Amino acid sequence: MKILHTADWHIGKLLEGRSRLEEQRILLRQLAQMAEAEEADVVCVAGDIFDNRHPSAAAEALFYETIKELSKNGERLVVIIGGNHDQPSRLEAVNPLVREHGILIFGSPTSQLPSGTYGSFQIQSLDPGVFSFTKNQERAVFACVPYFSERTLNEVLYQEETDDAKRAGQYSQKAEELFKKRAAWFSPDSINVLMSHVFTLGSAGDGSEQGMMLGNSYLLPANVFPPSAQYIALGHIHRPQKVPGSGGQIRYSGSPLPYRLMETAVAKQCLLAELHPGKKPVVKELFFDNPKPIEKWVCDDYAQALEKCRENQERSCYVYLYIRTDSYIREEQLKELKSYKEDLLEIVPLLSSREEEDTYQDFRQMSFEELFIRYYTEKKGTAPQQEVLETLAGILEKEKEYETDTIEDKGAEQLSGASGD
Ligand SMILES: [Mn+2]
Repeated sequence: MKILHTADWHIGKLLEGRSRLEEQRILLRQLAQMAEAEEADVVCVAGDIFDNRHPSAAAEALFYETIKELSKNGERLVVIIGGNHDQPSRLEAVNPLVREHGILIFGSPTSQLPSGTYGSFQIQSLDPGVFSFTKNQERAVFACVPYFSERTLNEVLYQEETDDAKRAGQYSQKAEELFKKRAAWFSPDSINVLMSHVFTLGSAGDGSEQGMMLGNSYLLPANVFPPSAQYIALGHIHRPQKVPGSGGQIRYSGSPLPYRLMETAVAKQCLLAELHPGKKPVVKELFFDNPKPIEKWVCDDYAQALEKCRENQERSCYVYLYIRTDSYIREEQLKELKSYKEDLLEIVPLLSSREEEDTYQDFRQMSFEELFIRYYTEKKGTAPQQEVLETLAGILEKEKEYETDTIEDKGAEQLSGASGD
């Protein structure tokens, strides 16, 4: 059986305020072509389908278009789990409609789908998130564990438990218990696949998943995963990687496209795992062809920056432009650069001569306003207008009042892990 593993589509995610739906459409189409070319039997999407809990109609349309294409009229099974960015109930609300296409969506770790016909597959439901089916005389058991917060874990594991000591246990211990519970359905004569959306210890992140490391409590060591799982398809980390020490059986497919500059160093991919009962998986990396890379240009002066923009005006790419200069970059110069290259995400002057003398100044002696003016000037190349400074002062004043009111609420929100990046 061939399983195509992908994750972290983040449909609708913006880059410095810019929509990337068109790029996402191109990459998700590439994904469908890979599924077709490699004759995948199942597609696993390991969470973070959307970038936020209230996706736009256009983002939802792209999601439906994609899963329909992937499912090939029910010939290919598509299994989707919720990530920390997804709203579980909203994600799975479409289940009654997608069932005939062979698509199964599990929003939360308590979600269970009924047994029956899904496209061309006969699905036997075993437990929340757990089901089995047979294709080409091979039986497969899938255990799907969507993103869970600490609170969800307590709900799933200790619903009727009154013992507070158990509820207060370590996050990683509880996660292990949940995986073990779901993996109890795995059997030696089946193909056994676990899907989840978690942050595992030893995985090298690249920044855009931030918001998950809350005092280390959400980091899981690799030994929480059940050894009976033949292949573990993970989502949440955008850089593709094998979990260290797993022998390549526990993998992050990574996201189809880079979401920030830091992510551009590693080629984006999805994974094709060929699985047979009792055998080690054979995993193949399939690479995406990014239609619009994110680049960083460092230019020695304004003239060089202008020339570079001119040379690249026909080429599709996003640019963070750094210019070495002795003076600030004027408003009309910014406009001139943008007239050649509209996808300049940021234009940052590198003020070489000023940098040195300033380094020794004591920042602690400066007022907040002075610090802000310096920061703004460095980022934007011009000093902020008086209006901006007044607005900022107003916001700060309000924020002070707000903070004293809600400091406790904020703490509780963070602990629940409700907020992703
Ligand atoms: Mn995530």
